[in-house]
Amino acid sequence: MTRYAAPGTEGALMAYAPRYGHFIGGAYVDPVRGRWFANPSPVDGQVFTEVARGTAEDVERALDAAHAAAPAWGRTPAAERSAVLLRIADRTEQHLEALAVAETWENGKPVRETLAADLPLAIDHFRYFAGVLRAQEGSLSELDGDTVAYHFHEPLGVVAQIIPWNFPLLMAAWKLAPALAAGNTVVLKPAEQTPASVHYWLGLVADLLPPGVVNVVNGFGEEAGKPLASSPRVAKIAFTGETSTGRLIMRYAAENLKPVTLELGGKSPNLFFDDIWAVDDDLRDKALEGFAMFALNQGEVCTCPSRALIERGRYGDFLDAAVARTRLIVPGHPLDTDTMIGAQASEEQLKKILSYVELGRKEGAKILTGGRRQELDGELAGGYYVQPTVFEGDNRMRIFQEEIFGPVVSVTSFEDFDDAVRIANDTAYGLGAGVWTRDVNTAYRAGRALQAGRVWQNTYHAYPAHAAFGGYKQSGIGREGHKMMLEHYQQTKNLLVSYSPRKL
Ligand code: TXE
Repeated sequence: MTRYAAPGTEGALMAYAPRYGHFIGGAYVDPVRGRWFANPSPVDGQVFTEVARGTAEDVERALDAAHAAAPAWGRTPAAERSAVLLRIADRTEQHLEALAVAETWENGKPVRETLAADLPLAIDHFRYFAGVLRAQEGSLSELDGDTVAYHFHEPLGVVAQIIPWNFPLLMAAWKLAPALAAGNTVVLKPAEQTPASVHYWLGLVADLLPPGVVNVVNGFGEEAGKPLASSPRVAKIAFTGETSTGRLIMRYAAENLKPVTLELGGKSPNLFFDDIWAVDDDLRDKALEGFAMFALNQGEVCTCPSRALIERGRYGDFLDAAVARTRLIVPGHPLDTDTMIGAQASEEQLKKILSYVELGRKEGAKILTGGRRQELDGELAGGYYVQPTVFEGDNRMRIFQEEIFGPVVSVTSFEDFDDAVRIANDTAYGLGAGVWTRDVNTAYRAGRALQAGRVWQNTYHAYPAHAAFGGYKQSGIGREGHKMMLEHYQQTKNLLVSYSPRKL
């Protein structure tokens, strides 16, 4: 086991600045209204840095800088933009461990995840879009012998990006990489719970970008996010967060007729068919791992497999093993490499999760394991820890229908294939789903029948850059990842040209 030193302490790989202003036009500036807010770490509940509290005035300054930089960045040849993205990826990789510590300290998630997943995925996102940018081509249609239609990709201009706190650096990478590749400049607002690791990262890579190409305004949703998303000066708004906030973003955007992409909430079903239990082999163990993934990232993932649906025939056997597997999830200091579940990202989130656990009890659901705040000693006593919790109940209960965003799974059974699909689709959301079976026909048919943008089969929680990710129903609009994302950040220009000397 390795224990990384906390930021700024003896032997630490990194230290946060005591204060982070807004990053505008390639430099740090103080907030126009001179207000700052405290940023506590969920690991110990202590404030570790202060951050500028942005308002509409700061947003305007950032938009000025982004507009000033937009023409030149948009005209920068694809090969050069691609090279910048590759350099960002390399620089991020050189500092991977320090960034993993930063991300863990700010968000509370275990360092073994930030080392193995958050940072490598973020780095790969920049590399992937550096690659697809080079391979993107326009098109030409020959209308007749003398007339052609050319289709060019053009950047949108200045885009607004608003991100949540559950994967601060990865969400920044998911948003920034395609937008920059497509030739846009950006004003990004990190979540108020987790602004600092994005700034620590910017401190490492900002010199690789022309000033004004990436601007970061900190602050709260109403004060900084709303003026950004409502601005007529942005060409598009990309948002990840709660479904109710997504609805507001779309309303703001509608005022100015701006396009949006929205990654919103989820209540993802994880389906376990009987045949998975039929053989005592690696696939059975893998399915149990797949069940336990509800606690990955402390359940603070929009695709959290928060509803487990288990086929009736082997329900008891599978559930007993699944509960036993859940009890093996090791809580502890997020900077220990052995820790499997860390702290919830904020005190507000801790309270929300515990209130849902209480609600589940009141609704008559049975707690099979967990169900309490995880009490840890010493410096962690003030942190925000929750036990992985398994509820058994009914899909009509609120704990099956509402996004808890914590390490809580609600389990029920199904009779057969049709029943499984009916229960799985009985939700307002449609982001992720899991299917565990040995039968390729069941897997295929379930995959097609489930109303979700991503259906994992005999796996879960994989997020490669080249697979499209996004929601059906109330889980969002548009996709992230995959080369199709470049087009989400581009206009299509059609030139219709006649080379004929004949008169019209
Ligand atoms: O989300 P918000 P919150 C869910 C999860 C969580 C709940 C609340 O269930 O418990 O949402 O989290 C900015 N105009 N998810 O309150 O409010 C805000 O500042 C413009 C699911 O943190 O959606 C932040 O930068 N911006 C989710 C971002 O929106 C506004 C991930 C997200 O915050 C705004 C996060 C406004 N009016 C939470 N109000 C997922 N599915 O990935 C807020 N913001």
